[in-house]
Amino acid sequence: MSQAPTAPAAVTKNEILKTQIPTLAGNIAATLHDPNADRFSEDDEQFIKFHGIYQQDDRDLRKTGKKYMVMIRGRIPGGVMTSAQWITFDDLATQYGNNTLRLTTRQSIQFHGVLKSGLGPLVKRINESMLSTLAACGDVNRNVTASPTPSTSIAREEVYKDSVKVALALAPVTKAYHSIWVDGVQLNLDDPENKNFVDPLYGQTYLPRKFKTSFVVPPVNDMDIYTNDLGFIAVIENNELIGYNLAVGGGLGRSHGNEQTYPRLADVVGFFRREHLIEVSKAVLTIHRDFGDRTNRRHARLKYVVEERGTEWITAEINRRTGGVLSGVRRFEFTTTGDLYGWHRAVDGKLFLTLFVETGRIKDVPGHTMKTALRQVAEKFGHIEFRISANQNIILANVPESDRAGITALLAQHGVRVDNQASILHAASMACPSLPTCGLGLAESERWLPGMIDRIEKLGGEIGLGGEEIIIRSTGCPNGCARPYMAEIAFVGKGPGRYQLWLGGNASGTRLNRVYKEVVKDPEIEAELRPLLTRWKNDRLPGERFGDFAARVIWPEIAAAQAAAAEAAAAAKAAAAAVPAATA
Ligand code: SRM
Ligand code: SF4
Repeated sequence: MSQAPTAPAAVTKNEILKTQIPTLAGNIAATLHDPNADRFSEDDEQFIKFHGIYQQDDRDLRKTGKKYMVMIRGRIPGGVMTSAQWITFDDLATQYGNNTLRLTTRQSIQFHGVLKSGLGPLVKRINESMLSTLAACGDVNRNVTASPTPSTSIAREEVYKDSVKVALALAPVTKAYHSIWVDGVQLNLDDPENKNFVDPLYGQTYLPRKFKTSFVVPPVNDMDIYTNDLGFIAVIENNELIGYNLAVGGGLGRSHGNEQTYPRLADVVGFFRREHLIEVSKAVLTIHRDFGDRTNRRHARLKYVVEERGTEWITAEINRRTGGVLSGVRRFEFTTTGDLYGWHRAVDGKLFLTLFVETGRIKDVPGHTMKTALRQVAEKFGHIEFRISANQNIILANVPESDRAGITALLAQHGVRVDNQASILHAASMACPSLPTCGLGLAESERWLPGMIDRIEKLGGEIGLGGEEIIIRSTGCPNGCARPYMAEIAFVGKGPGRYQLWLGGNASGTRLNRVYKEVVKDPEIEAELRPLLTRWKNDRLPGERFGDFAARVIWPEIAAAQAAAAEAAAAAKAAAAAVPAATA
Protein backbone atom coordinates (compact mmCIF):
# COMPACT_ATOMS: atom_id res chain seq x y z
CA MET A 1 0.00 0.00 0.00
CA SER A 2 1.48 3.32 -0.99
CA GLN A 3 1.56 6.02 1.67
CA ALA A 4 0.12 9.48 1.02
CA PRO A 5 2.99 11.94 0.64
CA THR A 6 3.43 14.09 3.74
CA ALA A 7 3.60 17.84 3.26
CA PRO A 8 7.08 19.23 3.83
CA ALA A 9 7.42 20.87 7.26
CA ALA A 10 7.03 24.62 7.20
CA VAL A 11 10.12 26.76 7.64
CA THR A 12 10.43 28.78 10.83
CA LYS A 13 9.33 32.39 11.18
CA ASN A 14 12.98 33.48 11.24
CA GLU A 15 13.40 32.05 7.73
CA ILE A 16 10.42 34.03 6.46
CA LEU A 17 11.75 37.22 8.04
CA LYS A 18 15.16 36.79 6.41
CA THR A 19 13.54 36.24 3.00
CA GLN A 20 11.38 39.33 3.42
CA ILE A 21 14.29 41.62 4.30
CA PRO A 22 17.50 39.96 3.10
CA THR A 23 19.57 43.07 3.88
CA LEU A 24 18.66 42.48 7.54
CA ALA A 25 17.81 46.19 7.85
CA GLY A 26 14.39 45.58 9.39
CA ASN A 27 12.89 48.80 10.64
CA ILE A 28 15.83 49.29 12.97
CA ALA A 29 16.96 52.82 12.05
CA ALA A 30 13.42 54.17 12.12
CA THR A 31 12.84 52.78 15.64
CA LEU A 32 16.24 54.01 16.73
CA HIS A 33 15.36 57.57 15.80
CA ASP A 34 11.77 57.48 17.07
CA PRO A 35 11.79 59.13 20.52
CA ASN A 36 8.41 57.57 21.36
CA ALA A 37 9.52 53.98 20.75
CA ASP A 38 10.92 52.38 23.89
CA ARG A 39 11.65 49.06 22.18
CA PHE A 40 12.19 47.25 18.89
CA SER A 41 9.31 45.29 17.35
CA GLU A 42 9.27 41.50 17.63
CA ASP A 43 10.50 41.15 14.05
CA ASP A 44 13.27 43.66 14.57
CA GLU A 45 14.34 41.77 17.69
CA GLN A 46 15.46 39.07 15.27
CA PHE A 47 17.16 41.47 12.85
CA ILE A 48 19.11 43.39 15.51
CA LYS A 49 20.79 40.13 16.54
CA PHE A 50 22.64 40.09 13.22
CA HIS A 51 23.92 43.54 14.21
CA GLY A 52 25.22 42.20 17.54
CA ILE A 53 22.33 43.44 19.67
CA TYR A 54 19.78 41.71 21.94
CA GLN A 55 16.70 43.37 23.33
CA GLN A 56 16.46 42.57 27.03
CA ASP A 57 14.80 43.82 30.17
CA ASP A 58 16.06 43.98 33.72
CA ARG A 59 14.41 40.90 35.21
CA ASP A 60 15.00 42.13 38.76
CA LEU A 61 12.66 45.02 37.99
CA ARG A 62 9.90 43.10 36.20
CA LYS A 63 7.52 43.31 39.13
CA THR A 64 7.60 47.10 38.93
CA GLY A 65 7.13 47.18 35.16
CA LYS A 66 9.25 46.01 32.25
CA LYS A 67 12.27 48.24 31.67
CA TYR A 68 13.62 47.62 28.16
CA MET A 69 17.31 47.84 27.47
CA VAL A 70 19.76 46.23 25.09
CA MET A 71 22.84 44.07 25.34
CA ILE A 72 25.51 44.75 22.72
CA ARG A 73 28.21 42.24 21.83
CA GLY A 74 31.41 43.24 20.06
CA ARG A 75 32.99 41.27 17.25
CA ILE A 76 36.62 41.00 18.21
CA PRO A 77 38.41 38.31 16.16
CA GLY A 78 40.77 36.30 18.35
CA GLY A 79 39.82 38.58 21.26
CA VAL A 80 42.67 40.95 20.41
CA MET A 81 42.31 44.69 21.09
CA THR A 82 44.69 47.63 21.08
CA SER A 83 44.95 49.78 24.19
CA ALA A 84 43.08 52.54 22.35
CA GLN A 85 40.21 50.16 21.59
CA TRP A 86 40.14 49.09 25.22
CA ILE A 87 39.81 52.72 26.28
CA THR A 88 36.91 53.18 23.84
CA PHE A 89 35.11 50.13 25.20
CA ASP A 90 35.73 51.28 28.76
CA ASP A 91 34.32 54.73 27.98
CA LEU A 92 31.25 53.25 26.32
CA ALA A 93 30.50 50.96 29.26
CA THR A 94 30.67 53.92 31.62
CA GLN A 95 28.73 56.33 29.45
CA TYR A 96 25.98 54.09 28.06
CA GLY A 97 26.08 50.74 29.85
CA ASN A 98 25.98 49.58 33.47
CA ASN A 99 29.62 50.56 34.03
CA THR A 100 30.88 47.00 33.58
CA LEU A 101 32.57 45.19 30.71
CA ARG A 102 31.51 41.56 30.40
CA LEU A 103 34.21 39.37 28.86
CA THR A 104 32.55 36.48 27.07
CA THR A 105 33.40 32.82 26.59
CA ARG A 106 34.02 33.62 22.91
CA GLN A 107 36.65 36.29 23.48
CA SER A 108 34.34 39.22 23.12
CA ILE A 109 32.93 42.00 25.29
CA GLN A 110 29.28 42.61 26.07
CA PHE A 111 27.71 45.84 27.25
CA HIS A 112 24.67 45.32 29.45
CA GLY A 113 21.92 47.72 30.47
CA VAL A 114 22.20 50.06 27.49
CA LEU A 115 19.12 52.19 26.84
CA LYS A 116 17.85 52.60 23.30
CA SER A 117 19.04 56.22 23.36
CA GLY A 118 22.64 55.08 23.89
CA LEU A 119 22.62 52.30 21.33
CA GLY A 120 23.30 54.33 18.20
CA PRO A 121 26.26 56.32 19.58
CA LEU A 122 27.72 53.20 21.20
CA VAL A 123 27.73 51.07 18.05
CA LYS A 124 29.00 53.99 15.97
CA ARG A 125 31.96 54.50 18.25
CA ILE A 126 32.83 50.81 18.20
CA ASN A 127 33.00 51.07 14.42
CA GLU A 128 35.11 54.23 14.62
CA SER A 129 37.53 52.26 16.78
CA MET A 130 37.91 49.79 13.85
CA LEU A 131 36.00 47.02 15.57
CA SER A 132 32.42 46.00 14.86
CA THR A 133 29.33 44.31 16.22
CA LEU A 134 28.14 42.95 12.86
CA ALA A 135 27.49 39.21 13.03
CA ALA A 136 28.38 38.98 16.72
CA CYS A 137 24.98 37.26 16.95
CA GLY A 138 22.42 35.96 14.41
CA ASP A 139 22.30 33.11 11.90
CA VAL A 140 25.81 33.71 10.61
CA ASN A 141 29.39 32.91 11.47
CA ARG A 142 30.00 34.44 14.92
CA ASN A 143 33.12 35.95 16.44
CA VAL A 144 36.03 33.81 15.27
CA THR A 145 38.08 32.81 18.28
CA ALA A 146 41.76 31.86 18.50
CA SER A 147 44.14 30.78 21.25
CA PRO A 148 45.22 33.98 22.96
CA THR A 149 48.23 32.78 24.92
CA PRO A 150 51.43 34.09 23.36
CA SER A 151 53.84 31.75 25.07
CA THR A 152 53.28 28.43 23.40
CA SER A 153 54.64 28.83 19.91
CA ILE A 154 55.83 31.48 17.52
CA ALA A 155 53.17 30.12 15.16
CA ARG A 156 50.41 31.40 17.43
CA GLU A 157 50.71 34.82 15.72
CA GLU A 158 50.21 33.16 12.33
CA VAL A 159 47.20 31.32 13.69
CA TYR A 160 45.77 34.62 14.87
CA LYS A 161 46.28 36.16 11.42
CA ASP A 162 44.43 33.20 9.91
CA SER A 163 41.54 33.70 12.32
CA VAL A 164 41.19 37.31 11.15
CA LYS A 165 41.23 36.16 7.51
CA VAL A 166 38.46 33.65 8.16
CA ALA A 167 36.44 36.23 10.11
CA LEU A 168 36.59 38.54 7.08
CA ALA A 169 35.88 35.80 4.55
CA LEU A 170 32.79 34.60 6.42
CA ALA A 171 31.34 38.02 7.25
CA PRO A 172 27.99 38.97 5.72
CA VAL A 173 28.22 41.92 3.33
CA THR A 174 24.87 43.65 3.78
CA LYS A 175 25.13 47.44 3.54
CA ALA A 176 22.35 47.81 6.13
CA TYR A 177 24.86 47.69 8.97
CA HIS A 178 26.86 50.66 7.74
CA SER A 179 23.74 52.53 6.77
CA ILE A 180 22.08 52.19 10.20
CA TRP A 181 25.00 52.51 12.56
CA VAL A 182 27.50 54.68 10.71
CA ASP A 183 25.35 56.86 8.41
CA GLY A 184 22.31 56.74 10.70
CA VAL A 185 19.76 56.19 7.93
CA GLN A 186 17.11 53.57 7.29
CA LEU A 187 17.63 51.58 4.08
CA ASN A 188 14.83 51.96 1.58
CA LEU A 189 13.37 48.48 1.67
CA ASP A 190 11.38 49.05 -1.53
CA ASP A 191 14.50 49.75 -3.55
CA PRO A 192 14.84 46.62 -5.77
CA GLU A 193 18.55 46.48 -5.02
CA ASN A 194 17.75 46.04 -1.33
CA LYS A 195 14.63 43.97 -1.79
CA ASN A 196 16.41 41.44 -3.98
CA PHE A 197 19.72 41.53 -2.16
CA VAL A 198 21.56 38.20 -2.13
CA ASP A 199 24.64 37.79 0.04
CA PRO A 200 27.29 36.10 -2.13
CA LEU A 201 28.11 33.55 0.55
CA TYR A 202 24.96 33.27 2.63
CA GLY A 203 22.29 33.75 -0.06
CA GLN A 204 19.02 35.39 0.96
CA THR A 205 18.28 33.37 4.06
CA TYR A 206 21.72 33.19 5.67
CA LEU A 207 22.27 30.10 7.83
CA PRO A 208 19.57 28.03 9.50
CA ARG A 209 21.18 28.90 12.85
CA LYS A 210 24.32 30.32 14.47
CA PHE A 211 27.72 29.01 13.37
CA LYS A 212 30.89 29.11 15.47
CA THR A 213 34.50 28.96 14.37
CA SER A 214 37.64 28.65 16.44
CA PHE A 215 41.39 28.12 16.11
CA VAL A 216 43.50 26.34 18.69
CA VAL A 217 47.20 25.64 19.15
CA PRO A 218 47.84 22.26 20.83
CA PRO A 219 48.65 21.15 23.45
CA VAL A 220 46.58 23.90 25.10
CA ASN A 221 42.86 23.53 24.38
CA ASP A 222 42.01 26.92 25.84
CA MET A 223 39.25 27.29 23.23
CA ASP A 224 37.28 24.12 24.06
CA ILE A 225 37.76 23.51 20.36
CA TYR A 226 35.40 20.53 20.12
CA THR A 227 32.41 22.68 21.06
CA ASN A 228 32.57 24.63 17.79
CA ASP A 229 30.77 24.03 14.50
CA LEU A 230 34.11 24.57 12.76
CA GLY A 231 37.42 24.07 14.54
CA PHE A 232 40.96 24.47 13.27
CA ILE A 233 43.66 22.63 15.20
CA ALA A 234 47.03 24.09 14.25
CA VAL A 235 49.64 21.68 12.90
CA ILE A 236 53.09 23.10 13.47
CA GLU A 237 56.28 21.53 12.11
CA ASN A 238 59.72 22.96 12.86
CA ASN A 239 58.07 26.07 14.27
CA GLU A 240 56.13 26.59 11.07
CA LEU A 241 52.35 26.49 10.76
CA ILE A 242 51.81 24.08 7.89
CA GLY A 243 48.06 23.57 8.11
CA TYR A 244 45.22 22.44 10.29
CA ASN A 245 43.40 19.37 11.44
CA LEU A 246 39.75 20.09 10.78
CA ALA A 247 37.07 19.56 13.45
CA VAL A 248 33.39 19.83 12.47
CA GLY A 249 30.00 19.53 14.12
CA GLY A 250 30.49 20.51 17.74
CA GLY A 251 27.92 22.38 19.82
CA LEU A 252 26.49 22.33 23.31
CA GLY A 253 22.97 23.75 23.28
CA ARG A 254 20.15 21.52 24.52
CA SER A 255 16.72 21.90 26.10
CA HIS A 256 15.53 20.31 29.33
CA GLY A 257 13.26 17.33 28.68
CA ASN A 258 13.99 17.22 24.95
CA GLU A 259 16.16 14.21 24.16
CA GLN A 260 16.34 15.28 20.52
CA THR A 261 18.68 18.08 21.60
CA TYR A 262 22.08 17.28 23.03
CA PRO A 263 25.66 18.52 23.39
CA ARG A 264 28.01 17.06 20.82
CA LEU A 265 31.79 17.15 20.39
CA ALA A 266 33.16 17.91 16.93
CA ASP A 267 34.70 15.12 14.84
CA VAL A 268 38.23 15.59 13.54
CA VAL A 269 37.84 14.66 9.88
CA GLY A 270 41.19 15.36 8.25
CA PHE A 271 44.22 17.57 7.71
CA PHE A 272 44.60 20.28 5.09
CA ARG A 273 47.37 22.67 4.11
CA ARG A 274 47.18 26.29 5.17
CA GLU A 275 46.62 27.65 1.65
CA HIS A 276 43.20 25.95 1.58
CA LEU A 277 41.92 27.61 4.76
CA ILE A 278 39.31 29.87 3.20
CA GLU A 279 37.98 27.19 0.82
CA VAL A 280 37.61 24.77 3.71
CA SER A 281 35.91 27.39 5.90
CA LYS A 282 33.43 28.22 3.17
CA ALA A 283 32.82 24.56 2.41
CA VAL A 284 31.82 23.75 5.99
CA LEU A 285 29.74 26.90 6.36
CA THR A 286 27.86 26.28 3.11
CA ILE A 287 27.19 22.67 4.10
CA HIS A 288 25.40 24.08 7.13
CA ARG A 289 23.65 26.61 4.88
CA ASP A 290 22.49 23.90 2.46
CA PHE A 291 21.70 20.99 4.79
CA GLY A 292 20.78 22.54 8.18
CA ASP A 293 17.18 22.13 9.31
CA ARG A 294 15.24 25.30 8.54
CA THR A 295 12.00 23.94 9.95
CA ASN A 296 13.06 23.61 13.59
CA ARG A 297 15.50 26.00 15.23
CA ARG A 298 16.20 23.54 18.04
CA HIS A 299 17.45 21.07 15.47
CA ALA A 300 19.13 23.51 13.13
CA ARG A 301 22.79 23.47 14.18
CA LEU A 302 25.44 21.81 12.01
CA LYS A 303 26.03 19.21 14.75
CA TYR A 304 22.73 17.53 13.91
CA VAL A 305 23.63 17.37 10.21
CA VAL A 306 26.95 15.71 11.09
CA GLU A 307 25.40 13.36 13.63
CA GLU A 308 22.58 12.26 11.34
CA ARG A 309 24.41 12.08 8.01
CA GLY A 310 27.66 10.81 9.50
CA THR A 311 31.30 11.80 9.57
CA GLU A 312 32.10 10.00 6.33
CA TRP A 313 29.38 11.91 4.57
CA ILE A 314 30.57 15.34 5.71
CA THR A 315 34.20 14.49 4.95
CA ALA A 316 33.22 13.51 1.42
CA GLU A 317 31.07 16.62 1.05
CA ILE A 318 33.92 18.90 2.18
CA ASN A 319 36.24 17.16 -0.27
CA ARG A 320 33.65 17.54 -3.02
CA ARG A 321 33.37 21.26 -2.37
CA THR A 322 37.12 21.89 -2.09
CA GLY A 323 38.47 19.57 -4.77
CA GLY A 324 39.66 17.01 -2.24
CA VAL A 325 42.00 18.93 0.06
CA LEU A 326 41.57 16.72 3.11
CA SER A 327 44.12 14.06 3.97
CA GLY A 328 44.69 11.89 7.08
CA VAL A 329 44.52 13.56 10.49
CA ARG A 330 47.97 14.56 11.83
CA ARG A 331 48.89 13.56 15.37
CA PHE A 332 48.17 16.04 18.14
CA GLU A 333 47.39 16.04 21.83
CA PHE A 334 45.62 18.36 24.24
CA THR A 335 46.67 18.55 27.85
CA THR A 336 44.94 21.56 29.44
CA THR A 337 42.15 24.06 28.88
CA GLY A 338 43.06 26.69 31.48
CA ASP A 339 44.86 30.01 31.18
CA LEU A 340 48.38 30.68 32.45
CA TYR A 341 47.84 33.19 35.25
CA GLY A 342 50.41 35.80 36.22
CA TRP A 343 53.46 37.05 34.35
CA HIS A 344 55.07 34.85 31.69
CA ARG A 345 57.57 35.29 28.91
CA ALA A 346 56.45 34.73 25.34
CA VAL A 347 58.67 33.03 22.78
CA ASP A 348 59.55 36.41 21.22
CA GLY A 349 60.99 37.55 24.56
CA LYS A 350 58.12 39.95 25.39
CA LEU A 351 56.09 39.42 28.53
CA PHE A 352 52.42 38.76 29.04
CA LEU A 353 50.24 38.93 32.13
CA THR A 354 47.05 36.93 32.54
CA LEU A 355 44.58 38.35 35.02
CA PHE A 356 41.74 36.34 36.47
CA VAL A 357 38.35 37.99 35.99
CA GLU A 358 35.66 36.42 38.12
CA THR A 359 32.80 35.35 35.81
CA GLY A 360 34.26 37.65 33.16
CA ARG A 361 32.76 40.77 34.73
CA ILE A 362 35.18 43.70 34.80
CA LYS A 363 33.92 46.25 37.28
CA ASP A 364 34.96 48.45 40.16
CA VAL A 365 34.10 47.30 43.66
CA PRO A 366 35.57 48.69 46.89
CA GLY A 367 39.12 47.37 47.27
CA HIS A 368 39.19 45.84 43.77
CA THR A 369 38.79 48.53 41.13
CA MET A 370 39.75 46.39 38.15
CA LYS A 371 37.91 48.43 35.54
CA THR A 372 39.75 51.62 36.48
CA ALA A 373 43.02 49.73 36.81
CA LEU A 374 42.84 48.29 33.29
CA ARG A 375 41.85 51.63 31.84
CA GLN A 376 44.86 53.29 33.47
CA VAL A 377 47.13 50.53 32.20
CA ALA A 378 45.76 51.15 28.68
CA GLU A 379 46.33 54.90 29.02
CA LYS A 380 49.82 54.67 30.47
CA PHE A 381 51.15 51.69 28.50
CA GLY A 382 49.47 52.40 25.16
CA HIS A 383 51.72 50.09 23.16
CA ILE A 384 50.55 46.88 24.85
CA GLU A 385 47.78 44.61 23.62
CA PHE A 386 44.63 43.45 25.43
CA ARG A 387 43.60 39.88 24.71
CA ILE A 388 40.41 38.30 25.95
CA SER A 389 40.61 34.59 26.69
CA ALA A 390 37.82 32.11 26.03
CA ASN A 391 37.96 31.41 29.78
CA GLN A 392 36.64 34.95 30.42
CA ASN A 393 40.02 36.33 31.51
CA ILE A 394 42.17 39.20 30.26
CA ILE A 395 45.74 38.95 28.99
CA LEU A 396 48.01 41.97 28.72
CA ALA A 397 50.37 41.01 25.89
CA ASN A 398 53.45 42.38 24.12
CA VAL A 399 54.74 43.93 27.32
CA PRO A 400 58.41 44.97 27.34
CA GLU A 401 60.38 43.94 30.43
CA SER A 402 60.74 47.62 31.32
CA ASP A 403 56.97 47.96 31.88
CA ARG A 404 56.53 44.96 34.11
CA ALA A 405 57.11 46.66 37.45
CA GLY A 406 55.03 49.71 36.50
CA ILE A 407 52.04 47.62 35.46
CA THR A 408 52.27 45.43 38.55
CA ALA A 409 52.40 48.51 40.80
CA LEU A 410 49.53 50.26 39.05
CA LEU A 411 47.32 47.19 39.33
CA ALA A 412 48.26 46.78 43.00
CA GLN A 413 47.05 50.33 43.73
CA HIS A 414 43.62 49.10 42.65
CA GLY A 415 43.72 45.88 44.62
CA VAL A 416 44.45 43.74 41.54
CA ARG A 417 47.13 41.17 42.30
CA VAL A 418 49.32 39.49 39.73
CA ASP A 419 50.23 36.46 41.90
CA ASN A 420 47.82 34.25 43.83
CA GLN A 421 44.99 36.06 42.15
CA ALA A 422 42.27 33.66 43.18
CA SER A 423 41.85 30.32 44.87
CA ILE A 424 42.38 27.33 42.61
CA LEU A 425 38.65 26.57 42.31
CA HIS A 426 37.66 30.14 41.52
CA ALA A 427 40.48 30.38 38.98
CA ALA A 428 39.14 27.36 37.08
CA SER A 429 35.47 28.39 37.10
CA MET A 430 33.13 29.99 34.59
CA ALA A 431 29.54 31.18 34.75
CA CYS A 432 27.18 32.56 32.13
CA PRO A 433 25.40 35.88 32.83
CA SER A 434 21.84 34.51 33.31
CA LEU A 435 19.83 36.77 35.65
CA PRO A 436 19.02 39.63 35.57
CA THR A 437 19.80 40.29 31.89
CA CYS A 438 19.37 36.99 30.06
CA GLY A 439 15.78 36.40 29.04
CA LEU A 440 16.35 32.62 28.93
CA GLY A 441 17.83 32.19 32.42
CA LEU A 442 15.91 29.79 34.68
CA ALA A 443 18.25 30.10 37.68
CA GLU A 444 21.02 32.40 38.87
CA SER A 445 24.48 31.81 37.47
CA GLU A 446 26.98 34.71 37.37
CA ARG A 447 25.70 36.18 40.63
CA TRP A 448 25.56 32.76 42.26
CA LEU A 449 28.60 30.70 41.27
CA PRO A 450 31.33 32.60 43.18
CA GLY A 451 29.44 32.06 46.45
CA MET A 452 28.79 28.42 45.55
CA ILE A 453 32.49 27.90 44.97
CA ASP A 454 33.25 29.38 48.39
CA ARG A 455 30.85 26.80 49.80
CA ILE A 456 32.52 23.95 47.90
CA GLU A 457 35.90 25.12 49.16
CA LYS A 458 34.60 25.06 52.72
CA LEU A 459 33.24 21.57 52.12
CA GLY A 460 36.58 20.46 50.67
CA GLY A 461 38.30 21.77 53.80
CA GLU A 462 35.95 19.76 56.02
CA ILE A 463 36.60 16.61 54.00
CA GLY A 464 40.35 17.17 54.06
CA LEU A 465 40.75 18.08 50.39
CA GLY A 466 42.55 21.17 49.35
CA GLY A 467 44.66 22.81 46.74
CA GLU A 468 43.49 20.71 43.82
CA GLU A 469 41.85 22.02 40.71
CA ILE A 470 38.31 21.02 39.77
CA ILE A 471 36.80 22.74 36.74
CA ILE A 472 33.39 24.02 37.89
CA ARG A 473 30.99 25.85 35.61
CA SER A 474 27.42 27.05 35.88
CA THR A 475 24.72 28.21 33.52
CA GLY A 476 21.27 29.52 34.22
CA CYS A 477 19.69 27.25 31.59
CA PRO A 478 20.65 24.29 29.39
CA ASN A 479 21.86 26.38 26.42
CA GLY A 480 25.46 25.90 27.49
CA CYS A 481 26.93 29.42 27.24
CA ALA A 482 29.70 28.85 29.81
CA ARG A 483 30.31 25.42 28.22
CA PRO A 484 29.12 23.54 31.32
CA TYR A 485 29.06 20.18 29.55
CA MET A 486 32.87 20.23 29.42
CA ALA A 487 33.28 20.83 33.17
CA GLU A 488 34.24 18.34 35.86
CA ILE A 489 31.30 19.61 37.89
CA ALA A 490 28.52 21.63 36.27
CA PHE A 491 25.37 23.26 37.57
CA VAL A 492 22.75 23.79 34.89
CA GLY A 493 19.76 25.88 35.92
CA LYS A 494 16.33 24.23 35.97
CA GLY A 495 14.35 26.79 37.95
CA PRO A 496 14.88 29.33 40.73
CA GLY A 497 17.42 27.81 43.14
CA ARG A 498 17.36 24.46 41.33
CA TYR A 499 20.14 22.95 39.25
CA GLN A 500 20.86 19.85 37.23
CA LEU A 501 24.19 18.38 38.36
CA TRP A 502 26.61 17.15 35.68
CA LEU A 503 29.88 15.32 36.39
CA GLY A 504 32.86 14.01 34.48
CA GLY A 505 34.41 16.48 32.03
CA ASN A 506 38.19 16.46 31.83
CA ALA A 507 41.13 18.86 32.01
CA SER A 508 41.96 18.72 28.31
CA GLY A 509 38.44 19.54 27.12
CA THR A 510 38.05 16.33 25.15
CA ARG A 511 35.17 14.66 27.02
CA LEU A 512 31.55 15.62 27.63
CA ASN A 513 30.23 15.18 31.15
CA ARG A 514 26.99 13.38 32.07
CA VAL A 515 23.94 14.14 34.19
CA TYR A 516 24.34 12.86 37.72
CA LYS A 517 21.18 14.32 39.29
CA GLU A 518 18.20 15.79 37.48
CA VAL A 519 17.52 18.38 40.17
CA VAL A 520 19.40 19.52 43.21
CA LYS A 521 18.10 22.36 45.33
CA ASP A 522 20.68 25.01 46.15
CA PRO A 523 20.75 24.36 49.94
CA GLU A 524 21.23 20.64 49.27
CA ILE A 525 24.27 20.94 47.03
CA GLU A 526 26.84 20.31 49.77
CA ALA A 527 24.95 17.20 50.91
CA GLU A 528 24.99 15.96 47.32
CA LEU A 529 28.68 16.69 46.75
CA ARG A 530 30.04 15.56 50.14
CA PRO A 531 29.89 11.78 49.48
CA LEU A 532 31.20 12.24 45.93
CA LEU A 533 34.20 14.31 47.00
CA THR A 534 34.84 11.99 49.94
CA ARG A 535 34.89 8.96 47.67
CA TRP A 536 37.23 10.79 45.29
CA LYS A 537 39.58 11.52 48.18
CA ASN A 538 39.54 7.94 49.42
CA ASP A 539 39.24 5.83 46.28
CA ARG A 540 40.98 7.67 43.51
CA LEU A 541 43.99 6.51 41.59
CA PRO A 542 47.22 8.42 42.23
CA GLY A 543 46.85 11.94 40.84
CA GLU A 544 43.41 11.22 39.43
CA ARG A 545 41.35 14.38 38.88
CA PHE A 546 37.77 14.58 40.07
CA GLY A 547 36.36 14.54 36.52
CA ASP A 548 38.34 11.42 35.61
CA PHE A 549 37.29 9.73 38.84
CA ALA A 550 33.66 10.57 38.09
CA ALA A 551 33.94 9.12 34.59
CA ARG A 552 35.69 5.96 35.80
CA VAL A 553 33.67 5.24 38.95
CA ILE A 554 30.46 7.29 39.07
CA TRP A 555 29.37 6.97 35.43
CA PRO A 556 29.11 3.16 35.50
CA GLU A 557 27.05 3.48 38.67
CA ILE A 558 24.70 5.94 36.96
CA ALA A 559 24.41 3.61 33.97
CA ALA A 560 23.68 0.62 36.24
CA ALA A 561 21.02 2.59 38.16
CA GLN A 562 19.42 3.70 34.89
CA ALA A 563 19.39 0.13 33.56
CA ALA A 564 17.83 -1.14 36.80
CA ALA A 565 15.17 1.59 36.68
CA ALA A 566 14.39 0.77 33.03
CA GLU A 567 14.15 -2.94 33.88
CA ALA A 568 11.82 -2.25 36.83
CA ALA A 569 9.64 -0.01 34.65
CA ALA A 570 9.46 -2.69 31.94
CA ALA A 571 8.59 -5.34 34.54
CA ALA A 572 5.85 -3.14 36.01
CA LYS A 573 4.46 -2.56 32.53
CA ALA A 574 4.49 -6.25 31.74
CA ALA A 575 2.80 -7.05 35.05
CA ALA A 576 0.09 -4.47 34.38
CA ALA A 577 -0.49 -5.94 30.91
CA ALA A 578 -0.81 -9.45 32.39
CA VAL A 579 -3.69 -8.46 34.72
CA PRO A 580 -6.97 -9.80 33.23
CA ALA A 581 -9.14 -7.04 31.79
CA ALA A 582 -12.02 -7.82 34.19
CA THR A 583 -9.89 -7.18 37.26
CA ALA A 584 -7.97 -4.24 35.79
FE1 SRM B 1 25.15 31.91 24.49
C1 SRM B 1 21.91 32.47 23.79
C2 SRM B 1 25.30 34.62 26.42
C3 SRM B 1 28.52 31.67 24.52
C4 SRM B 1 24.91 28.65 23.45
N1 SRM B 1 23.83 33.35 24.94
C5 SRM B 1 22.54 33.43 24.52
C6 SRM B 1 21.93 34.77 24.92
C7 SRM B 1 22.16 35.74 23.81
C8 SRM B 1 20.45 34.70 25.36
C9 SRM B 1 19.38 34.98 24.33
O1 SRM B 1 19.38 34.37 23.25
O2 SRM B 1 18.50 35.78 24.63
C10 SRM B 1 22.80 35.09 26.17
C11 SRM B 1 22.93 36.56 26.54
C12 SRM B 1 22.92 36.71 28.04
C13 SRM B 1 23.29 38.03 28.52
O3 SRM B 1 22.47 38.65 29.24
O4 SRM B 1 24.39 38.48 28.27
C14 SRM B 1 24.07 34.34 25.83
N2 SRM B 1 26.62 33.02 25.21
C15 SRM B 1 26.48 34.06 26.07
C16 SRM B 1 27.82 34.51 26.62
C17 SRM B 1 27.89 36.01 26.90
C18 SRM B 1 28.12 33.68 27.88
C19 SRM B 1 29.34 34.05 28.68
O5 SRM B 1 29.31 33.71 29.85
O6 SRM B 1 30.28 34.63 28.18
C20 SRM B 1 28.74 34.00 25.49
C21 SRM B 1 28.90 34.98 24.37
C22 SRM B 1 29.90 34.50 23.36
C23 SRM B 1 30.24 35.48 22.29
O7 SRM B 1 30.98 36.42 22.57
O8 SRM B 1 29.82 35.28 21.15
C24 SRM B 1 27.93 32.81 25.00
N3 SRM B 1 26.49 30.45 23.99
C25 SRM B 1 27.83 30.52 24.20
C26 SRM B 1 28.41 29.21 24.08
C27 SRM B 1 29.88 28.85 24.32
C28 SRM B 1 30.73 28.98 23.10
O9 SRM B 1 30.24 29.31 22.01
O10 SRM B 1 31.90 28.72 23.24
C29 SRM B 1 27.37 28.34 23.77
C30 SRM B 1 27.48 26.80 23.62
C31 SRM B 1 28.13 26.40 22.36
C32 SRM B 1 27.12 26.30 21.26
O11 SRM B 1 26.82 27.30 20.62
O12 SRM B 1 26.60 25.20 21.05
C33 SRM B 1 26.17 29.13 23.71
N4 SRM B 1 23.68 30.78 23.70
C34 SRM B 1 23.78 29.44 23.39
C35 SRM B 1 22.47 28.97 23.00
C36 SRM B 1 22.12 27.52 22.57
C37 SRM B 1 22.38 27.32 21.12
C38 SRM B 1 21.90 25.97 20.63
O13 SRM B 1 22.50 25.44 19.70
O14 SRM B 1 20.92 25.47 21.14
C39 SRM B 1 21.59 30.06 23.09
C40 SRM B 1 20.09 30.08 22.80
C41 SRM B 1 19.79 30.25 21.35
O15 SRM B 1 20.65 30.43 20.50
O16 SRM B 1 18.60 30.17 21.03
C42 SRM B 1 22.38 31.19 23.55
FE1 SF4 C 1 21.25 32.79 29.29
FE2 SF4 C 1 21.13 30.16 29.35
FE3 SF4 C 1 23.12 31.35 28.05
FE4 SF4 C 1 23.05 31.41 30.66
S1 SF4 C 1 23.25 29.56 29.42
S2 SF4 C 1 23.44 33.18 29.32
S3 SF4 C 1 20.90 31.51 31.12
S4 SF4 C 1 21.01 31.46 27.50
